[in-house]
Amino acid sequence: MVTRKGEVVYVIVGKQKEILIPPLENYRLGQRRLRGLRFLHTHLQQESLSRDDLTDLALLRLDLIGSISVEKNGLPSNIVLSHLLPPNKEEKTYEILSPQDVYHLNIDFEKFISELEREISRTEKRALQVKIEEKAILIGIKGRSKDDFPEDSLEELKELARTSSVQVLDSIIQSADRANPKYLLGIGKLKELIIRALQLGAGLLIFDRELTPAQVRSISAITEMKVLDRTQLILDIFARHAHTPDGKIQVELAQLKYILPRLKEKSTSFSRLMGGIGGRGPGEQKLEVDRRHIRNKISCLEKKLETIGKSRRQRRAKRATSVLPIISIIGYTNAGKSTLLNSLTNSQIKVEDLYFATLDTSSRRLRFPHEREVIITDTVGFIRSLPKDLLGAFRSTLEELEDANLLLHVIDAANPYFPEQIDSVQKIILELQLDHIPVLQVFNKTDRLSKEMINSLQKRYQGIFISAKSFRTLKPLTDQIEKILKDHGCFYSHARRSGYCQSYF
Ligand SMILES: Nc1nc2c(ncn2[C@@H]2O[C@H](COP(=O)(O)OP(=O)(O)OP(=O)(O)O)[C@@H](O)[C@H]2O)c(=O)[nH]1
Ligand SMILES: [Mg+2]
Repeated sequence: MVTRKGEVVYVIVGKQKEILIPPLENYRLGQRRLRGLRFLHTHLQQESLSRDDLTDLALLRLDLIGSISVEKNGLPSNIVLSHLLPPNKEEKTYEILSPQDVYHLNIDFEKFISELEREISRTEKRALQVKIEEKAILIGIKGRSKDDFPEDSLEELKELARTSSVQVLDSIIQSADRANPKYLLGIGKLKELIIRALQLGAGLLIFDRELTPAQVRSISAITEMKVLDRTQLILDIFARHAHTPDGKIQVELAQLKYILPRLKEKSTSFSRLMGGIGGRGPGEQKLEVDRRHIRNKISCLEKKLETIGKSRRQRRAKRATSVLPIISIIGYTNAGKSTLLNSLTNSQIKVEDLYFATLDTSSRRLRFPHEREVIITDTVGFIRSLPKDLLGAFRSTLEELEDANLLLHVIDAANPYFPEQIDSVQKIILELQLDHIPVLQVFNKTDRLSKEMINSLQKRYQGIFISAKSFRTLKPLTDQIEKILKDHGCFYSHARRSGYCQSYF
């Protein structure tokens, strides 16, 4: 192994068929696109560069790889050189130069390598507006079951990545049967992936699965890329969107709980594991500390949450003595829950075409004819496989749903995957033990559907069809809400006033 300056830094003795390359820890890639090391080795059978040689070239991002043929008399004859190529239309990864006599090899290496590196970073720069580590390749895992559609889930992962300002360059699907448990990928796929990442200039791999700490470590060690899983991506979005003190505490708690079991040793893969995207996450300096410190922090946050929970419970108890029925808007993230609350109550809650725009609960008063009033609340959205720690951390927020007299389940009918989203929401309703509360399904965004589509959905599903954006479509909904609440005896004749409401809003 030879550095750019021409120093020989490793002399490796191998067997006839294989050489073991040591970990190149002192030669990290960092911001560089190539390793700064060239690898020259001998081949005893006059053979040209092997597949393994070329894989090493790509995997290790060597400056150059060369094999020197050795004659029977032990003297060198020809040398075959190969180097990586900048991203190109033909999607060629490397170039193999024709064999040259080792005694007449005439390359100005310094000039050659600086031109090559400049060309690689120039071609990558065109697309490189954001940091490399914010350019990702997504990896979906296809399970054994027939009902497993990793494509749907990958689409969603793409949306999550977009919400986190990560640019998705490519995505691949690995079938679980052929995966190597250590890497969650087959070795062939892994190599393909590394080469692809190199060509596209991606520095981040996002797996559509929860990874074990060991998997994260092995994958980031072999790829030298930052590795995230779905849970971490969701935590990252929550961290970005938490604005209130309660929200921040809940998210930080979930992040620390996620990190704790993954804190085995301090290594480079550790910093990759912990940083979140672009070094967000619970903060680099916090990650420097040891497990004990994190445990203390967790118990401190839990205490704080407990206090928050208490005051919430007091508020709830107070509300229970008030006679106003409570309607909670729930549903998959981005379904239009906040939009609906805004339209119904003429409010200005933040609405965005992003996942998890809302993390905090907001309550408003809604008045029906006949002087009837209800409280209507909007809260955090759901998603399939909502991370356990997050569900735990948001328990006190979600506990408020228990007080609801009616759940409005808002569904984005314009999303092709809405049936799966309905299933996920129903699962979470069960998990939160809210299944005794009446649910009204509200199919939203009908302005984006044709009349025929709406008709066919109306035949298949029970529910109300609206466009939360336009107030005039909401009359059938409010009528139905009023009817359900009346049928369940939620309105009292003296419901008009409870003093509490005025102070609460
Ligand atoms: N075309 C159309 N878009 C809508 C409608 N309702 C909401 N949207 C859009 O859908 C996106 C998400 O709306 P939000 O109200 O923020 O959705 P949410 O369910 O509160 O989402 P989170 O709080 O992120 O879970 C926004 O871009 C809205 O403008 C609708 O009836 N029609
Ligand atoms: Mg919202």
